Amino acid sequence: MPSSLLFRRLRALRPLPILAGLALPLTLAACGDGSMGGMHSTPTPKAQVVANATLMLASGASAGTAELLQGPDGFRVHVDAKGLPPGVHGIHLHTVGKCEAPGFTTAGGHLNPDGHQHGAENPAGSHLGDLTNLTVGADGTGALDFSLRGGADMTGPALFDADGTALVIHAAPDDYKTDPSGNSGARLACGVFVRQ
Ligand SMILES: [Cu+2]
Ligand SMILES: [Zn+2]
Repeated sequence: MPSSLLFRRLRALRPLPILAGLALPLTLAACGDGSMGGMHSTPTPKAQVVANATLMLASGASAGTAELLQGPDGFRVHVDAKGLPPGVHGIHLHTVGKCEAPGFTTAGGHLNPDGHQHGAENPAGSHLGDLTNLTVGADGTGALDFSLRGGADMTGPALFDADGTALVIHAAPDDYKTDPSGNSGARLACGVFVRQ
């Protein structure tokens, strides 16, 4: 075979490995959100559960569960509550992972690693542990998803410090501004996050 022909064939072949190399990452990216191969214009970032909490009432009865999820954009809290009085309830991450009934005061104050005051409507707010109120229906259940602010440098170490972190559900709504706890009243339910 003349060497010039061999050269042309090699040149014609060259794009193939490049295309094959591109196709694999694209395929993986399309499936990266865990869906069954569907293409999305805005794929949901994959978040993994990094800690779980079992919520408990003062009576010792279960009040549902909570999860901490970590994704590319930070941490998220998911709550599935049950056995609670219908209505609107303040809910926060508290600074100590210790839930002693009946008052749950052992959980300490709100998680606040960067020294803010309480509440999203407080000019000096908010605590890292301030979530939006949980609405409980007539059947006693309620669910909440909340993305925590801050990057991995502050949020992760605050959540997983030596004394742990608790989630507390209160009797009254959080007014989002009264320091230090939003006037949200007694602590009805508490759960300690256990790292996975
Ligand atoms: Cu609280
Ligand atoms: Zn707070």
